[in-house]
Amino acid sequence: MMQIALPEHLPLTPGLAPPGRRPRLLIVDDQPVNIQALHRVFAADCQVLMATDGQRALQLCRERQPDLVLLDVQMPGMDGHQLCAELKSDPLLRSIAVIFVTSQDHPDDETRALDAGAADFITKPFNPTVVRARVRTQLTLKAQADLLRELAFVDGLTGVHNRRHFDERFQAESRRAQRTRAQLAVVLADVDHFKHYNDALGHMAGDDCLRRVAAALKACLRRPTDLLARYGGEEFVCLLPDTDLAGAIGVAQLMEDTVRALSLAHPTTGGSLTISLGVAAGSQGQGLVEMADKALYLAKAAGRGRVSW
Ligand code: GH3
Ligand code: MG
Ligand code: MG
Ligand code: MG
Repeated sequence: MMQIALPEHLPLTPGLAPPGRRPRLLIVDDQPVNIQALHRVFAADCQVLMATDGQRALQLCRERQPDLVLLDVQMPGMDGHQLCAELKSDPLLRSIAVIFVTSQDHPDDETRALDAGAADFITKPFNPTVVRARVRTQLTLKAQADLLRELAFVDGLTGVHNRRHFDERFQAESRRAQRTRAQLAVVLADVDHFKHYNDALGHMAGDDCLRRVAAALKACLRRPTDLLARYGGEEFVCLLPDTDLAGAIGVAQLMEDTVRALSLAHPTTGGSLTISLGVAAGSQGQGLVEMADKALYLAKAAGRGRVSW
């Protein structure tokens, strides 16, 4: 069953965001009086962050992930165009909507801003009602894009992340591990004799089993940066940043124990359903999944229901 709750309606009505979450807005302007003017427009229904220079704004974007930035152009140091370029070139910040709010009203300024990835361009002095309406439009689009992104990265059967999301995070974490010389670990888990389980109990029971296994595996992860994804059929993969081989073996062993403890009766082995796991770690992402896969093969060959590395 899909575990993502679709919002009942996306915000086309007067509120500024989907029900349940206050949108987070970052106002950036070197003149505090301009910040105050915008703050008054949004304080009642948004969570408002403020910055008077580009560097601080960038830091807030990284730490707090606002939905939308209202951005002044002329600022000492990093100006609005530079900040917008920084945001749009960073895969983790790119989805933040940027609206320029500026007194530079030449069509060239506007074109330059839109070319750089800005969603909209508002000139000062602004009309508060118009600013609200434009912000609402962008927040609606952002909420829709966020939802689609989420759906695109979640496995429909189990509700855990899908292979596409794993591949993307794996690339990013590999680059980071290489840069920082941190250890990165991969754990591959495969359900044992699952074909027999399906054949004997039917696909519906098989699907239910996969959902329960996924939830059990997910419960074994401790850090917010750990990732569990369905790799394919009855295979799952874990990405564990900043984790060495010994740490990853510990996680894998916990997973083996936890799935066994579900006590799902296996129709042909006579015991409880088990998984086999392969573990690999290193400061280089390249080849890690292949190494984990080889280790998984060893676990299968050694009798299943165990961890190999
Ligand atoms: P081993 O212990 O060697 O891993 O044996 P196995 O039977 O688990 O491996 P095999 O790869 O032969 O079979 C995997 C089975 O998983 C076959 C396929 O029908 C089943 N499967 C894959 N995806 C799904 C799914 O989404 N739902 C269900 N119910 N079954 C699935
Ligand atoms: Mg300024
Ligand atoms: Mg398999
Ligand atoms: Mg299997």
